[in-house]
Amino acid sequence: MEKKHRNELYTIAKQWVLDAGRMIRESLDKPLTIETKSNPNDLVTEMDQKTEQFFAKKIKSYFPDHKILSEEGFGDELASLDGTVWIIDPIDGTMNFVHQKRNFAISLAIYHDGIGQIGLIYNVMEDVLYHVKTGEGAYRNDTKLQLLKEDITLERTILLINSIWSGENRRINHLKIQQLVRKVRGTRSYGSAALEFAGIAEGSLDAYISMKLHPWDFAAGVLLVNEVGGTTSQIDGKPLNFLTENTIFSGNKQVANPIIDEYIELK
Ligand code: 2AM
Ligand code: CA
Ligand code: CA
Ligand code: CA
Repeated sequence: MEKKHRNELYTIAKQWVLDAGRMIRESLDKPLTIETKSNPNDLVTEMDQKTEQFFAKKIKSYFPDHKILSEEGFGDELASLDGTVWIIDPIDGTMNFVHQKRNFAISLAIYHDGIGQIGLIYNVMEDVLYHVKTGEGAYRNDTKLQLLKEDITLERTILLINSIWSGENRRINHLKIQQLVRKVRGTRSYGSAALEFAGIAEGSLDAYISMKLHPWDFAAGVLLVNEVGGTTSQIDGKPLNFLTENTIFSGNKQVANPIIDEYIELK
């Protein structure tokens, strides 16, 4: 993608993300309409939908030949990542949005012919924008993020994992996960995949395991993590698929293989 065009896209995408964030903050004064999707804990609010519609309308009017891949159904049905594709999660961490009114993010990425160009993750309540133009550095607001540390071991790893996977389940060998949880320094789970990728990119967290993420959960996050020398794959090490849901390993390269090879055993 031509640099000038990419810079224009970046400027306008960033403005829309900040505008959408402000609308979400303003909505918190009013009562929320909350519905459920696949199960009683799978929440969606009118603000998830309104925010996605805000982006879809803007993109369709400014860039009618671009495509949209997004969570709440206002995007396009995509058969490939050909052309320019905006991959958007209007609110990542809806459960946090509903229960905590914080710890949620807008995740927006722009890919061209399958190559990531721009990634934006906006922590709406903290007013912190993580951003990357691939190859030009990753930033937290105006501060450039450093390359991930090279001297990390499993014993010093902070691992992001949902505690559900330490108990018996049908996806993964939980006894191995229990061993991993004991091996690492500590575990965390924040409930927003986008903010978890951002934490990996800024080096405050070292490895992230998830059993089910969609492209809009990880499209911006992988660009941030890659830019600082980290890695993201499916949990068995295979490359990500941007047209389906995925299992995820993301983190510091030093601990990727030890975790994937020794502690991950899919059923
Ligand atoms: P969401 O808030 O955009 O739905 C929570 O650990 C993370 O998983 C969030 O990024 C959340 O995104 C995502 N998530 C929530 N419910 C999910 C579901 N039913 N399937 C897959 N991912 C989900
Ligand atoms: Ca959701
Ligand atoms: Ca999400
Ligand atoms: Ca969402």
